[in-house]
Amino acid sequence: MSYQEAKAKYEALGVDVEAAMARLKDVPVAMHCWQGDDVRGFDQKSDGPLTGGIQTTGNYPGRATTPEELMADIDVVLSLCPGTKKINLHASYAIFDEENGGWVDRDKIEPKHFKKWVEFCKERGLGADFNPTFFSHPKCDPLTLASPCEETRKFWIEHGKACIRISQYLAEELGQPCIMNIWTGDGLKDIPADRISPRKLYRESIDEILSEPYDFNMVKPCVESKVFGIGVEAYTVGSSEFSLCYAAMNMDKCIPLMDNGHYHPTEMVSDKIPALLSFFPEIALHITRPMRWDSDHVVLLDDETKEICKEIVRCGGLDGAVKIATDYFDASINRVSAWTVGMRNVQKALLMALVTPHQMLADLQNQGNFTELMVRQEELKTMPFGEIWDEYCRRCGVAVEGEWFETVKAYERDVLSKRA
Ligand code: RNT
Ligand code: ZN
Repeated sequence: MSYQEAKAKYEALGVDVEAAMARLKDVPVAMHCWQGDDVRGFDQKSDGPLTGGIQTTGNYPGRATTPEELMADIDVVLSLCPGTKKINLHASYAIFDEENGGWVDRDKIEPKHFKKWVEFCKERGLGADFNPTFFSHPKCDPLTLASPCEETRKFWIEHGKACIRISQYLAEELGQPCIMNIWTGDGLKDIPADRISPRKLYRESIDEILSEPYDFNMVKPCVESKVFGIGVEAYTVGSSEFSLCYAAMNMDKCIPLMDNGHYHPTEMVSDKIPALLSFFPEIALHITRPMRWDSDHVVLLDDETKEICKEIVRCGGLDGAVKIATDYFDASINRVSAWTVGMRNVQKALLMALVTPHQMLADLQNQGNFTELMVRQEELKTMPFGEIWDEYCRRCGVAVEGEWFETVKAYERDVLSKRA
């Protein structure tokens, strides 16, 4: 079947395929930088472990170990993924060199440590999002913003404020809003004696970070919740209720962020999107694939990814109400491939949602015609979507399905396999 034939099939359902493709092209999706180096970053001298309850598994060869390598890998991924991309950076990816005075600790980082990233983004017309890094650092005791130790808290609050300033800088330099996400792994391995004190401290610490001046039109601080992490199974300070309440009480200065790996396995973020959008004008997402836990497997074109994207589209989220970002890390397979598969799948699921005849289905629901609603929804699953997707890829100037992996294989042969 050709694109024209596939398009005609969608048009018969009242879907404007051209409009769908044109719409998706401009929607920014923030690509996390941390798939390329297993969330290590460049700011810690030692090869210390990943902490904060997150874990990469596998040691596939070719991990990026320098900014140059990471940027080169990102370039390959960008060249293989359609649509508008942003780069999502973590503070631990600060670049220190002689020109900018060398290494400083996280409480002292400045915009100048991200100048190279700004240049990278400018050359490619990309926006940037940002994250303070409250993990994998000797000052995690193991808590950060919720620590009972004032000195620890102070250090991490200063880090958070520094990150607000860096986010403001990224937004101004790149002329696009910067989503700045606050996530910590603060929690306890076993049954707490006191659950409320850490939460009160956490709340005060975030208040202090957000007291740093910023333009809320350009810098969007988020609070990301979590249910549990490895080593912090019993108690998470920034739980769902905590984070959602924080965001609701501070709607003038921050927004909630949902990571679909951060809930109980039968809870669905797809369903939470319209729930939150009933109250919040803006929300943020981390799209990942949890397998039994927050395992951060590569995003596939699975039911929940499709459902999340369907809700983003249905709820009008493409107009900026939903800040879309990816967040996964697999160290057991070629990382450039892992990155590309996940990014392309988010695009695919969004395009699929855009070529769904929403109004027709909504009408069936509202008429109470659930028999036909089921039949139509099932019919849609075998529509010739592959042809539409390939056409979208062609128009975005990237390889169609079945043709991009050769590039990754060549890159592995010529570049990745030669890394120490
Ligand atoms: C961890 C959170 C968080 C991190 C990144 C690296 O469970 O999902 O968003 O994955 O900040
Ligand atoms: Zn996340």
